[in-house]
Amino acid sequence: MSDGRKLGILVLHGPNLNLLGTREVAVYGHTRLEEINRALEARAEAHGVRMEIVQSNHEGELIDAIHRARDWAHGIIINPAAYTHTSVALRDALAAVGLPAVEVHLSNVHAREPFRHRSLTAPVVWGQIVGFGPLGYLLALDALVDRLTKHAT
Ligand code: CA2
Repeated sequence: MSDGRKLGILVLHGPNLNLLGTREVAVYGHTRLEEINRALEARAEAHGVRMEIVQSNHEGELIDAIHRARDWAHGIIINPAAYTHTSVALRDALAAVGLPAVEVHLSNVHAREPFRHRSLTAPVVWGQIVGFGPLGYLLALDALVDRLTKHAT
């Protein structure tokens, strides 16, 4: 894992999040994914963290990115989007690599339809941040950096 100096954090955005800011703005807001990514990159740089960001609409690509993270990352920030509620495969991948992960949801999934209340990934992540919009990603990054700088990696 890693080059032994810089902390590495993988950010994963699941299906349809590439549409952020262009559709369903009443639910997900006006911020585009690119803006979220730029804010994350700026915060990562301030922390001295290496960050890689992947958005995919394909379950297998998200799983491949999680597997690759074993070789360089110390933690994962993931918004699995709809796969949160359906994907045993994504859950198994997160459990298999065993890296501390934070699950982020822009909306408060618990205030929405019942099918969004269940997360298959929640039991295998370190924690969840829901309902804070784009800020949730930055909170997740700060939490991971705090944990990873306090614990031996
Ligand atoms: O609140 C979240 O972040 C979600 O992960 C977003 C997912 C949804 O399936 C989860 O239940 C909660 C949906 C992401 C789709 O994003 C869109 C953005 C703009 C237009 C259409 C979809």
